[in-house]
Amino acid sequence: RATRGMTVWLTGLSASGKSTIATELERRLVAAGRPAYLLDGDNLRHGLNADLRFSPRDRAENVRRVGEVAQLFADAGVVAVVSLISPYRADRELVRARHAAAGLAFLEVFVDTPVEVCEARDPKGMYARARAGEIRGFTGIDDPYEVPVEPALVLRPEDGDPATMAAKVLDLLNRP
Ligand code: GGZ
Repeated sequence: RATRGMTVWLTGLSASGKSTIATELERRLVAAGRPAYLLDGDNLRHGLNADLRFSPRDRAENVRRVGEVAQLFADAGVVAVVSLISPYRADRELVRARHAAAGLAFLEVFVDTPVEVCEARDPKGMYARARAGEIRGFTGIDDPYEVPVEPALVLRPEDGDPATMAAKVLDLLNRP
């Protein structure tokens, strides 16, 4: 039972904090003896998904592939911790349905950081470039982010720092 796999899916805008929370969650799980593996969108786009860009079709394929990989990890008894903008509801629902069909748990966590906050952080200057028209179709600026309808958990800036947020996700996982 201790090695039961599942997928924890963090969705939210660029610079919302997903990757930081996911990294901390993975660290805590492994420290507790629970196999966990981080699947980060930005990283996977250098390898598995190097052929994909940011059209709706490519984003859908990105989400589909990462969903399938997460499911393989979950099936192998690992907690797959996914950090992906995954902006379109239908794409996330497909991943959820695939997990359900396989009898694997899927926890959707909405990292609900307002776009104003993400834009103020702008760690890579992407929002500035999007505002300047140098990047087109940037999520939250000129491409939609569809908020989750029934997420297992919503994390907002007032919920604390990334470590506190990771602890909240962990609490949810450990709930019977
Ligand atoms: C959104 C973009 C875009 C566009 C490049 N829209 O915060 P980052 O910079 O470091 O990580 C983001 C990453 C998003 O990849 P995902 O695979 O998570 O996206 S999706 O789920 O929508 O497929 C961002 C950067 O790529 N980036 N162009 N147009 N984010």
